[in-house]
Amino acid sequence: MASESGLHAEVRDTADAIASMEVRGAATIADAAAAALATQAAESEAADPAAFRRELHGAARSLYETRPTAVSLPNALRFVLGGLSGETVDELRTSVVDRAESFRRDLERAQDRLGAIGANRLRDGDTVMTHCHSTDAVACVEHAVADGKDIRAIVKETRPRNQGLITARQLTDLGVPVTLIVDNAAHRFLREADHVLVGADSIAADGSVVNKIGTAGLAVSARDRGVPITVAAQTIKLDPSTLAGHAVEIETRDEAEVIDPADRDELGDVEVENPAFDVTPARHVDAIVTERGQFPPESIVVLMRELFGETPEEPWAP
Ligand code: RI2
Repeated sequence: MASESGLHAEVRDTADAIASMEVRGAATIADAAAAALATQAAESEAADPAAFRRELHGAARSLYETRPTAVSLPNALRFVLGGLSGETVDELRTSVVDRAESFRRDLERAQDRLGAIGANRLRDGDTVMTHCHSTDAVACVEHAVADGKDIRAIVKETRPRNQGLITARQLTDLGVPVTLIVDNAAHRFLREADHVLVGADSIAADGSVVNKIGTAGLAVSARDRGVPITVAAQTIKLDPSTLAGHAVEIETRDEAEVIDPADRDELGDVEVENPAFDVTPARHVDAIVTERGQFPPESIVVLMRELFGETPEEPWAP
């Protein structure tokens, strides 16, 4: 149902769910945003094409404003609204619904292809260390297991939200033996790891990887231990705005994620910081695995240009 502003309730609910992280993970966020735009278009009551376009751009803006770091969200909006075409409301409607459908289908296929490629990097008997939860990273392990490889996992719990527990559950469901560790134990357990395998929220033109806070420190430790670092990231994680020199904005979240408010009060006058992501420089990454193949991080800019061009659209802009 649409509000006075013409914003469909599903768009508002999706935006709220992304902001509260009920819907989280870069690929999942992109999928939800595309689905919400499709509903906005399908059920729009706009009287004319101009009103329809305004409505869709408003919907894109409310989704865009939820979380700033994962570029899959603006890339989903770009893809779905980049195909907006037609003379009538019905033609415009169909173009959005079709684009959203094909985006969501491609997303699933891309993850499957990426998983098959990432699995080739894993050998029978290997142990991977994971950080946070990434559906792209899990897809690599899933394919390796399906290929008959015996894979073990050391899973970092990933404070403050403990998303490592999602990884532990999913890998256990795949039959992968999991050792859960606190984040502080990573350096010690890297002795037993053959790979660090993580996802990404955004990848910049210089090949640096923006991922859950703690990734950069893990990468430095892994370098020290000589453990290769693989980033599993579909091409919707490539941030085309970095081609023009923009930096990726790092989301800061509520301090209550770090410390219980009662304990916080007891502590007194201390500052609490909660950045959700950090930046791992390209020199600490061995390979970025995408659905288009694996790339040394420094060469990812070529793929970025090919897929997005130099000046990407901003369909959420007022
Ligand atoms: P997939 C997550 O962020 C993690 O940082 C993860 O590496 C990344 O999204 C990619 O997830 P958050 O949304 O797209 O939990 O690979 O803050 O599932």
